[in-house]
This record gives sequence, C-alpha cells and structure tokens, in this order.
Amino acid sequence: MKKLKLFSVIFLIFITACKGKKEEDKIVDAEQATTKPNIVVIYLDDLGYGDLSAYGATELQTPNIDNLASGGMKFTNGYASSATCTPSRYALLTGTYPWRNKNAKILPGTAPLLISTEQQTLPKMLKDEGYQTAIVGKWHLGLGSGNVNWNEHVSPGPNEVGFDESYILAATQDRVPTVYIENGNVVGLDLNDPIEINYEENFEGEPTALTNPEMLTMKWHHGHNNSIVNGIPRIGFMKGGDAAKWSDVDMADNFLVKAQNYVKSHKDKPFFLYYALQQPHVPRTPHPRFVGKSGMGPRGDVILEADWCIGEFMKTLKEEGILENTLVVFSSDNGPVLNDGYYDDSDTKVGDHDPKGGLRGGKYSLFEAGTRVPFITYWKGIIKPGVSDAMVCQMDLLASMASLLHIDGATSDSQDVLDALLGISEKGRDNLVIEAGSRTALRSGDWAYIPPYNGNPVNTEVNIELGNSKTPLLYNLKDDIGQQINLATSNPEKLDEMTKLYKSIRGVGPEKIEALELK
Ligand code: NG6
Ligand code: CA
Repeated sequence: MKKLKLFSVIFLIFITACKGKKEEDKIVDAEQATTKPNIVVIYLDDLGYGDLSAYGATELQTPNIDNLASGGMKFTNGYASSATCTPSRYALLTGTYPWRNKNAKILPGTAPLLISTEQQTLPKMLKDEGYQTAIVGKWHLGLGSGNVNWNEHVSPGPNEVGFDESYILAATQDRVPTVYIENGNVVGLDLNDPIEINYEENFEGEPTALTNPEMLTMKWHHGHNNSIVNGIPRIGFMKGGDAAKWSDVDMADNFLVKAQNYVKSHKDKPFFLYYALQQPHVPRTPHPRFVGKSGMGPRGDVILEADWCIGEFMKTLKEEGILENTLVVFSSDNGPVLNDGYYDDSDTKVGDHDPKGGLRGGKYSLFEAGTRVPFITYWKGIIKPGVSDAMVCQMDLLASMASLLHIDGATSDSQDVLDALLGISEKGRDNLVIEAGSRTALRSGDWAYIPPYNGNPVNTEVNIELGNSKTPLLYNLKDDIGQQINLATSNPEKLDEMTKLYKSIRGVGPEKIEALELK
C-alpha cells in the first residue's frame, strides 16, 4: 500500500518536473523532490492546543497556520515530549527522552550546552545526508562549557551539534543575555562595552526591577525582577553590551527575515531549517502594527503576529519555487500559560478564548494541555489534506526523517511514524512517556496515567493544575478528553496494566520518583 502510494507520488512529481525542462534534469529533480525534500520545522513557544482557529479557536483567527492545517495533515494527538521548553527541544533535536538526561530542565542563560557534541541529532543526521542545516530563533539548550565569555566566540553551541549556521536567542526572551548570537558570536557587540552575565548576583550600581521600578514599561508578577532591558525586567543580571541588545518588538520580523534569507540563499540544495519563533512566550512584545489586533492583550496579539510571520515565510517558499519540494512540520514546545510572570493583561483579557482547547492543565502540567500541542505536517502535492488521530511526538522526527531518507537513524526512543506524518497511515506510536519538570506520566492508546506525586496540585502563580495527586490518576481520553473522571479505583486492571507499562519504559517505580518543585 505504502509503496504504491509512494510510487504514485514519485510519478506525479516526475510529471511535474518534466514540464519545460531538459531530459536529464527531469530525473534529478524528481528524485530529489521525493528522496531529499527540504525540511522545515516551524516551532512556536508555549502555543496551546486551542490557540489556533484550525484547532477550534473561535476568538482568534490564524489563517496562515490554518492553511498549513487545511492543506496538510492536522494531528489531534501530537505531542511535545515535555511541558516546558528545554526538554522538548532536546527531544526534538536528539530523538531521546529528555528524562534520560538529568540536566534537561529549564536552563538559565548561562547553562552549558546540554546536547553532547558526540550525540546524534536531527541536523547532524541530515547534514550527513548532504543537507545544509540552520537554526533561526530560540535555542534554550545551553551554550559553551561553563563560564561563557560572551565577548569571545561562544562554543560549543548549535554549530557543534549539527547546524551549519545559527542565528539564535540564547535562552528565552525573558532571560539575559538579551542579544542575538550568530554562529557563536554576539551580533553587534562593541568590545569597549563588554557583556557580563550573572544569574546569582547583580553588578554593582546596575538598575534592577526592585531598585528602579520607575524604569519599567512592563510590570513583573513573579520572578522577572532582575536586570531591566528595554523597560522589561528579566531573569538574570546583565551588564554592558548595550549596542548589541535586541529590540523586543522587532524580534519577530528579524527572525522572519533571517529565515526567509536562508531559504533564498540555500534553495538550490536540500536544506533543513529549524525556525523557532519566540511567540507567545513572555515577555509578549508584539510589533506596534499588531498591538491591539486580537482584542485579547499581548498574548493574542503575538499569536496573530506569529501567524503573519508564518504566512510570509510560506510565501517565500512559494515564490522561490520550492513549496512542492519542502516538508513543513509545525508544532509548539509545550502547552499554554497566561500569566507566566508579567502583568500583561493576557489573563484578564482572554475572554472566551480557551488556549487549552478543552484539555486540562497547561504549561508545566502532566495533564494533557502540558504536552498535547498543535502538530501539523504540510507538503504540497505529497501530503493529502486530512486530520489524523495517530499519536505522534516531536521526538519521532529523527527516526521518521531517517525513514524518509532511507537511512538508519533509529534511537531507542524516537519512533518511525513517517507514514502517519505523511498521512499514509493512521498508526502512530502506541505509547509515550510525557514529562513535566522532574515528573513523568504515561499516554498509551486512549489512556492517560499519572503516578502519584507529592507536589502542590496547582501552581497558584501561573494558575495551572500540575497533575500532582497523592493517589494515581487514570483517564480514558476517548470519553473524557478533559480528564475529569479518575478511573484509577474503578478500573484496577487498567491501572495495573498502565503502571507496569510505565515502569517498564521509565525504568523507575513511580513510588521512587520524588515530586520536585516546579522550577
Ligand atoms: C520559568 C519562568 C517563566 C518561563 C519559564 C521557561 C519564573 C518565575 N518563571 O522559570 O517565566 O521563562 O521558566 O519557559 O521565572 S520555557 O517555555 O522556556 O520552558
Ligand atoms: Ca516553551
């Protein structure tokens, strides 16, 4: 079945490629289109399952991302590996469960590179296959080997784990250093004004949100009261580097132009582009032309901004003539949060919009809204538009892209779900261990199992249910997508089955996994 479909796909592309070209070029084009398409991962930061009109949002319209969903495969069971950023990105790039690496937690801006330069990664694998590789956008996987001097070449980083080119924001938009780093070098740095970063203590005489609240244009709610950059208080202390500091409101446009330029200058050979947008993570800083556009405050506005960026990016693929030769994967690193540390009206103005899309929990949570995220694959002319309920995880991209390229890329955790991603099959993975902080839980078939944890049931700062309960939680998502009815007591057989499966994958009994604090 699959072979037949692939054959017809090749034939289709062959015919298309034949139009108006020399005989010998045709075969090369047709072959390249199917065997080595460009691969683009468009990755948002904290976008929830219900944040797109394609996923049921009615109060927000996201026409450009909706075009990907309606022209491609929209997954209803698409997962980030984790409910926070760093571990999800780790899994996406390495194809390995993040809980196998104890350091794969939300990282400060000074953290060393989390991925070993020896490790297999998606970009490395593609590079070995002759792909050109690049990241534009948020990194948040650590840089250097400790005690980074930001005024010198910063290494190892993305360029040492498989990316030929990198243009990144090091950690998060709310963490210092608030500068772009291109291929290991801070962009626009004036060495007469060197950058110093410290996450423990401030530099003498430097203003902070606590000492100089009059300098703030955005107020902090929890955390985020250290150095002030562009009127926004951040996490961590920074001194110097004034000329290099980014403009928050221009960040989206800046990343977009970098991504577009990359496509334009690399379109003649296969490329892998990881376009990691910063929206709608805090601080939400829409460009003035998007301010007020959603009527929902900055969070809604930056989602519209991101949607616009993606539309412009897709236009570039089309204008450059490579839309039919590019597989686009769209997703988000974790679920939604409204107030993540700043007063920005995102919670007060949300109105009837449900970023969770009917799921329970949110960012940081073991409930579904923590890890189940929008997940779309789009490949014009190849992926037949549709909706898939197959369970797929971003961690599976490594094995699936290996399968697409007919190479051996298997890791123990990354599964080949290529057929599901291409819409050829409804079969995804059977199960997945999801993660939030230092806690893990199991998804298997229609079921969700959360082992007992001691932590607070709710993180009151962000107003999110974390999935901590002194007794096990068991839900049948087919009947109860909102995880309201705990079946742990009424269905002991299923509980036993899920507990055993969880232990066998996780390798540690749930009773031994300490519930750790959120951050
Ligand atoms: C938390 C921050 C939050 C956000 C998160 C990382 C505080 C109180 N909260 O520690 O604002 O930055 O880390 O988000 O500092 S993530 O999407 O990159 O995982
Ligand atoms: Ca995130």
